[in-house]
Amino acid sequence: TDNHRKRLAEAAGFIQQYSSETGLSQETAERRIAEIADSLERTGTYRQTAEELKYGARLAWRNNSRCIGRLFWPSLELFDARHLETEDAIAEALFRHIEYATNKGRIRPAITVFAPESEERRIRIWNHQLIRYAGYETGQGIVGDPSSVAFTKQCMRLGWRGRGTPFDVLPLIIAIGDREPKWYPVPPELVLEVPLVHPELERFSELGLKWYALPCISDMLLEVGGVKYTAAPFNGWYMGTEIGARNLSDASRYNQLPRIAELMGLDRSNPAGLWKDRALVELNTAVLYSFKLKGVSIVDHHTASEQFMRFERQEADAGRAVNGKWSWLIPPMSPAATPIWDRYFHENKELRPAFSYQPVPYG
Ligand code: HEM
Ligand code: NRG
Repeated sequence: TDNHRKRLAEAAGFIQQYSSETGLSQETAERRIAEIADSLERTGTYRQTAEELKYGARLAWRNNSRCIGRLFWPSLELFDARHLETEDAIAEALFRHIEYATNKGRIRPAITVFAPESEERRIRIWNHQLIRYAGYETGQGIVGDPSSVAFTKQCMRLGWRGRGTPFDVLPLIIAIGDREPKWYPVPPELVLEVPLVHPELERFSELGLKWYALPCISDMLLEVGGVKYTAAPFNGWYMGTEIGARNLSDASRYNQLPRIAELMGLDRSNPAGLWKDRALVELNTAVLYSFKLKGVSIVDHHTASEQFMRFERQEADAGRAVNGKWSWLIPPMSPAATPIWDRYFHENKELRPAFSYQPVPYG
């Protein structure tokens, strides 16, 4: 069938790339492709080796047009969890991922890959990230992270109750097939957090702000060689602006710029006094300073931009074009002060292996 031919073409394309980039012979590649063709013929599917899967995940990272952190793509660690069949076992694997990746603050990039989508079942992690703060709608407005409101409602529907603080860590929700999803609180000792302090503004700590150490996206689809992994959470470390210039500062998120300006004694009635910009700089200074103080890996946007430029040169030397989306690669603070500003990128949405979005599994 057509579908069949397409699957074989995708598998073969991946094996060819894997083989040539890792130095395997054309003969080995062809033998492997014949083996896969046979498996597809007999079972409609095929099983990748752990080495193929690891390289495939690294390629999906290298190919992602929006990620500024791609210099480190060859260092991605794989946890092969394709054999796990129960919600409990999956939750355990997620806890192990958090512990390994957090590494007491010396963050290690990693991905845990669960069984791929099949006719019999599909595994989904409902969380957007393994660690994230709840958001509650209350009479006095939203408490916590507004971007978590819909997911928090699902957690509560399933029976979870948070303490109601602005920084309640959400439970994991795991769904297999059409079974009722199961929820699991993340053991607090696994969740490393950083209270925000400022190197000069002594009263900054009175704001009671903090953020978690581990950004681990858990709702994207990983596609390698035509195989779709619907549950494949991955992490690196934070770039400071993600927290300081978006999560804590966006008016539609934690909206902290007015409080910081207040603390700094700035006049908020005059936009031309640049109180928002001045508050942003101090908030971002506090984020980078506090992570460093606690020994938690983080990168500032200037260093990350330099690293990205190295990645670009490295790819050019290897004879490859960089897949890029400018509006995502420029940092949300002082973008024109980074070398990425002047670059032009091509985006190829067909490039595989890839991470991509998939439908939200709850209504
Ligand atoms: C996006 C930095 C590691 C895959 C991003 C973004 C930043 C970033 C700043 C934009 C996020 C946003 O604006 O919301 C970093 C840094 C890393 C890192 C500093 C440190 C090592 C990784 C790893 C992977 C990855 C290990 C996967 C294996 C992605 C993907 C996106 C992304 C798929 C796009 C997310 C989306 O479309 O919503 N990264 N990243 N990154 N990164 Fe990375
Ligand atoms: N902006 C989001 C996280 C997106 C991915 N960022 C990373 N990924 N650094 C936030 O929570 O602020 N990573 O895998 O390291």
